[in-house]
Amino acid sequence: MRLKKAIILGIPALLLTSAMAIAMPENGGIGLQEPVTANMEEIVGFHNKIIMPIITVIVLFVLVLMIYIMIRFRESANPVPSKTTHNALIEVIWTVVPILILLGMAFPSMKMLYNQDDLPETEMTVKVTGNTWNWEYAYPEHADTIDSYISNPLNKAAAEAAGKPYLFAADAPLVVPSGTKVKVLITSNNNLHSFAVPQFGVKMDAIPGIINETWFEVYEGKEGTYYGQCSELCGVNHYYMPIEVKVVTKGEFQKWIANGGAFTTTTAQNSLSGDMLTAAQE
Ligand SMILES: [Cu+2]
Repeated sequence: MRLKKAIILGIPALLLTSAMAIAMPENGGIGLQEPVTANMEEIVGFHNKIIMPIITVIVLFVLVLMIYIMIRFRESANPVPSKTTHNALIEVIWTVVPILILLGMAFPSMKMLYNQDDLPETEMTVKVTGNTWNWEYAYPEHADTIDSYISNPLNKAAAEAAGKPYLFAADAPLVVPSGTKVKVLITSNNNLHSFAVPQFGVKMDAIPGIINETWFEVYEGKEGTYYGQCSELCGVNHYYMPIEVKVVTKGEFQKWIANGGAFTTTTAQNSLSGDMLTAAQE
């Protein structure tokens, strides 16, 4: 019965999802979201092929060891307890082996961090500014045609009407081309935020007075809508500053730029007005 219901509910949801090419977290999903950049692919590979096997082996090893100890050295089988307190060899082993494991994790991890941190020759720049509470996007190289614009979260009714996920969808997404190395300059107007798009492998703090930089290149053929959220606890509306990124082809992006961008929003709807709070609490 439950299965039937799941199938009936699941099939349209599946069709809807694939038709809209929306990639996002799913209810009950485990593992990381599908990577769409080389950096995120590395992160996912590191997690799945290195970290998870190590964790699994350690957990199973400790579990087996504990079960063995509980049975082999139980009180009833050992009425006279052993007085052993030291064993130099075992102590050296349980110090050296974890160090080796950590070193084995550190090397690939440092290589990945370097790849993320070392900006390649980027082809374009977007500037992301965190406000309380919304994101503001600007295209410094196209400032003559694209004004910086505010990206407000869609309230529940608007998100539902647009068939978009509430608390992920925004009225004016960040638009970037695929197959292009995009430099992201990240700063904040007031307090700490963090610009994060999991499928890009991007997460960078937005700090007032400091411009942080990161980069991403979405694979060609992976055009679509991707979502992230502010990932640094920034205040009362932290949950209400989603990140929506629309990845389009290079040609579509050129058209968007030539048209002066599809969005003209420059004012924030997302302030601490009673109106918004009521909408958010629904
Ligand atoms: Cu926040």
